[in-house]
Amino acid sequence: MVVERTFLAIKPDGVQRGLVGEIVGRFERKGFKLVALKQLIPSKELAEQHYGVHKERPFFASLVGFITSGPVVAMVWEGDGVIASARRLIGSTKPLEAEPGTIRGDLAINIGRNVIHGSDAPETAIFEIGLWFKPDELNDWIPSDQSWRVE
Ligand code: D4T
Repeated sequence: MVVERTFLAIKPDGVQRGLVGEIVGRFERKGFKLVALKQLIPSKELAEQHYGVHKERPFFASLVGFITSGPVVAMVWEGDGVIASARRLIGSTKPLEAEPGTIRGDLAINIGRNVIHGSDAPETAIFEIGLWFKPDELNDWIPSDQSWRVE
């Protein structure tokens, strides 16, 4: 069985504001499985590939400039429905429109500083996981409480 995976990245504002533990904890508490995590300052090349779909948009340069400005915590999370569920936990792109209870709804006010990225579709998740991680950085492991997590 192929289990769904998604790519999440805590952006430099989230790292600088000390929100890494808060954000990782939300996905842990939800019940998803962390299969990869690393901190890096992304290169311009990586950032431009990650945001390739936005390259004609007026905010592209500031998007790339910001994501490369400091440490990012890049993660892969696994679980049934994790792609859509993570997007719901993250909340609307515009933090002022994000529902309270979501990460952006609770922790952000500015679209250019919206704390976290999450893949928006299965193809995007595959592309982004491959872009940010080498295959041997993804850990296959079985949580010790697996027997009561499923079914
Ligand atoms: P990311 O990709 O960061 O998870 O954000 P979303 O998936 O929620 O939203 P997006 O791809 O539409 O936007 C990517 C990124 O660009 C910033 N942005 C977006 C911005 O600065 N100004 C804008 O007008 C838009 C639409 C915020 C997120």
